[in-house]
Amino acid sequence: MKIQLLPLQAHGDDRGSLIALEEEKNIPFTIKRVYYLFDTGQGVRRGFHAHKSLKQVAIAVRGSCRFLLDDGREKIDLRLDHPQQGLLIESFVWREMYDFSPDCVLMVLADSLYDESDYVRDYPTFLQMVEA
Ligand code: T46
Repeated sequence: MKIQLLPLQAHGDDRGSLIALEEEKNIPFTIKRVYYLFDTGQGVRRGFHAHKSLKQVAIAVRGSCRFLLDDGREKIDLRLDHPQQGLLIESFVWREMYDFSPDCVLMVLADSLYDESDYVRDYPTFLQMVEA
């Protein structure tokens, strides 16, 4: 599956911690867009789509949430719960995000500007595309 957990090095001292995100360094692409999800209601499930070409890195900078990831062959369920964990998700991976803690801030870095035509929002269509 085209996903990878990226360990993000923190620069810590007795004042606290700092993580720098740099394109083509610890983020493996040119960063074109940053967005973040917050105030997600209890029990809400989001996502339900794959991307045709978008690459993204998701980081729970505060709190936690779970990802269900599916490439049409296998499914992986994982939890993001630390700002030092980045989740790289490449193209044609169906994702659902759920179990958000009330304080969760999920920040996402993307390699392209927002483009609705890059989304595959219908699961049977997604399966047909990955099988083709
Ligand atoms: C993804 C997961 C992790 C914009 O106008 N610009 C943007 O850059 C984005 C990301 C969204 N929007 C609009 C489109 C919708 O009207 O914001 C609304 C909510 O977006 P969406 O329903 O796609 O949100 P999620 O949480 O289902 O998915 C988002 C990203 O869209 C997606 O690429 O991988 O977070």
